[in-house]
Amino acid sequence: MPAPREPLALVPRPLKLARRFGSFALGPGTAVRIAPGAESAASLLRELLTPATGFPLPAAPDGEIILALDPALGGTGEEGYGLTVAPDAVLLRAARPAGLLHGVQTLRQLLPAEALLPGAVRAERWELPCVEITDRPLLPRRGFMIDVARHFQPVSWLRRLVDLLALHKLNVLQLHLTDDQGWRMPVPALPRLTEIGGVRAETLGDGVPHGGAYSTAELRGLIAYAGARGVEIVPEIEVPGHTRAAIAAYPHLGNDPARTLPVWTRWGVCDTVLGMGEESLDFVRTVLDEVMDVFPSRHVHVGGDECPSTEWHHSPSALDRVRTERLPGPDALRGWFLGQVGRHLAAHGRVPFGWSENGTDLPPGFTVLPWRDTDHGLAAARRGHRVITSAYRTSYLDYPQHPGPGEPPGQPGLLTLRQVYEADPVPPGWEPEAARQVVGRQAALWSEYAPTPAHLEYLAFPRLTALAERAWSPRRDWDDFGARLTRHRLRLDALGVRGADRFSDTPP
Ligand code: TNX
Repeated sequence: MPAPREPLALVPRPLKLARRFGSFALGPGTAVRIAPGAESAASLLRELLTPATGFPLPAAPDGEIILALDPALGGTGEEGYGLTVAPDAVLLRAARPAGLLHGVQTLRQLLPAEALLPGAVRAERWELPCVEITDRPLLPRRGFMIDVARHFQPVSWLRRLVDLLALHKLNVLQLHLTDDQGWRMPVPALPRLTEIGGVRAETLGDGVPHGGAYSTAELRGLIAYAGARGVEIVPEIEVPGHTRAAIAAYPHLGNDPARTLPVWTRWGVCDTVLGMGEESLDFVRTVLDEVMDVFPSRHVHVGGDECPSTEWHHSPSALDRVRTERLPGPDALRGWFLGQVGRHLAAHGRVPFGWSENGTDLPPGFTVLPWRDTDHGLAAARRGHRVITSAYRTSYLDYPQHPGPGEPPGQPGLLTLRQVYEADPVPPGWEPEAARQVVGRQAALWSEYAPTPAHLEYLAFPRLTALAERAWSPRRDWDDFGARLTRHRLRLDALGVRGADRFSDTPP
């Protein structure tokens, strides 16, 4: 009997993996035994394997690939699974459908990288090496935020992005749908949001209009597509700052109703923010009611970052609000407003998410994404918030990944693959009670300097692979990861991911 040959290079690394001798041959006659509850996994399996292999993988009661929900796997949690590949059968079991979907991705990675090519591949045989795997994630929320406000991207590319997240067992795609430079979420009661707020005249004097907005049908289609792949779409609507596009569409939402401003054509932090009168609260409720109607996600992100209070210091209605709400001053309006917004979401059974500036600035009930500093997560956790680590120094993929010339223009800064990899989801030294509040890690890809899907993919990969690895696997071993990534690159290449050819890490 031949000994196990090639390294398997599964990414993210499974919790427990044992090689066995032999292999399972996938062939034109291979069928799938689908237990109740495993239908979505069977569809995904076909969708992923049939294009390259040409094998139809039909359902059959005596199929050699067995997909089953099994309460005995309950110990692997919501997303864990067990996968056994033997010479005569493949058994994939999980307590929940999400685990089966992850198991299908693992099964796919056991095949040669050519299995990920989009079209038919001539192969002598497709073999799965015999293995026994028990797997589960370290963190329940493993996410990626894409900024489609600064540069709009078509929904077809967002579907591709969902496929790439699912390959890496990432389970959250946060859509940054609104910002100063564009509003992408349709709200039927407020048509000007996308008609006016969806287009900016130019960017930094380039003289070229930029714009776009999704249709409700596109968003619903994307949500269903992602759901079938184990990915939750979390919508993000930014308030009360980063709202210049909305105020361009509806000037009465701003602090000076007599003033009409265009959608912002520059990058940075804009002083134009929502007014603090009743009309702004009505506006946010109308928008969020539509968001909750379209997005089934339990979680809705309402922004909250970078909100200058300059205008509130001079606005009669804002100062009035400070008095009636007995706030210490205009600077407290941001927290007050987010509290109102959070209450509206909670009343509908949703959990508000927000960007935190220091860990202690968001109202109770918010899940906190500390973006300025990982330690802000500790402060938030100590106050009882659930935390999703997204600090820019370890998670912002808009920074260049290599120093020096040859890099496309980007946000000034540097974040290497290795820095993304080495960052601990829970930094050492946090007390266990605080560590338990960390429910996830999330990368953010802001798109000021990355206008195209090719550029975005270049920035996202392979750094997102490193983040996915650390959010899933409890083990930190750079050399082991690097060896697997070298082979994983072949998978990214097969999928046409533009960043994959640049694997190299240069420490800062
Ligand atoms: C800060 S992080 C922002 C974004 C920018 C990003 C650029 C955060 C919540 N706000 O508006 O796009 O920096 O790196």
